[in-house]
Amino acid sequence: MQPEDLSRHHAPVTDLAAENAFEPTIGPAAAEKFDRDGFITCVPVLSGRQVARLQVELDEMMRPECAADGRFYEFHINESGDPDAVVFHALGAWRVSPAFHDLIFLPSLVNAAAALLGGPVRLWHDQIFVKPPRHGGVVAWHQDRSYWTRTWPAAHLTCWIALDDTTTENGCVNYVPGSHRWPLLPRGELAKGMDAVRELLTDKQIAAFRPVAAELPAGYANFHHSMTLHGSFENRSDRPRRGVVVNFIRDGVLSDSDEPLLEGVPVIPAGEKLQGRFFPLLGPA
Ligand SMILES: O=C(O)CCC(=O)C(=O)O
Repeated sequence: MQPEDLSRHHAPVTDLAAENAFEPTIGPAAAEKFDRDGFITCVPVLSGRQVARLQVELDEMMRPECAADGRFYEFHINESGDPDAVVFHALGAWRVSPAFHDLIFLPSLVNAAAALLGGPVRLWHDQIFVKPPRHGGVVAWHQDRSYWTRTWPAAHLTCWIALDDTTTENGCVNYVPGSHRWPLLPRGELAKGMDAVRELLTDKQIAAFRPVAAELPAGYANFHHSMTLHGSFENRSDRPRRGVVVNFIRDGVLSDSDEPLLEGVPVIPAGEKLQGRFFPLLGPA
């Protein structure tokens, strides 16, 4: 029997939300900081029980045989053999795992995203990034927008949620405050490593390149603008560094491509709105 594709359900399928006491409000101070810096950090979004449920389902999805599961849009598990590569990176967990499915509907995330994007939000896609203990992997400096030019206008937001305590030592995400106001940098060059980005920056940008490490306790989140330059160093610790990402779009974002926007998803012709089974409307509640 084929496993169920949870993208058919545009409402929670478990009681995950019942275990959430958090309802972050994006007040004027947070909104101002987001506007000034291009990110906010240390927002409590998940309880310890929710984190534990997600960790259990994540272990299931990281089995190598899951690479053949067509419900994932992307599934990379140390394919390159490069010790600096991210060890596990997958898109589409919301279609596979009940807990990861219900994560994207949590009011604690959706209402914050709607406040920061200034209107109702849809799912663009999710992502999982795992760095096992002492096993890499660098995520080179980049702006998310450089991966998303096949959609328009730029009204996207990333919510990065820690499933472990994340620190400088185990490879937390770093941000360059104010870089969301910079132009779009070329993407390919950024994949060369954490120092390559300097070759692409103007003198003024180099002077303003003062990254901050966004250390987070498990269950806490960062929200960042799609133009904010960010990246993460390798995991040098004896602890795993697991993170789950929800990428939101404001309702009304259009396709700018006649190719599938995500692997295996039917084409949305250029100029048409992202909606339907793979881009559910999430809220605000
Ligand atoms: O998990 C990481 O280290 C990188 C995350 C990232 O690049 C993103 O959320 O856009």
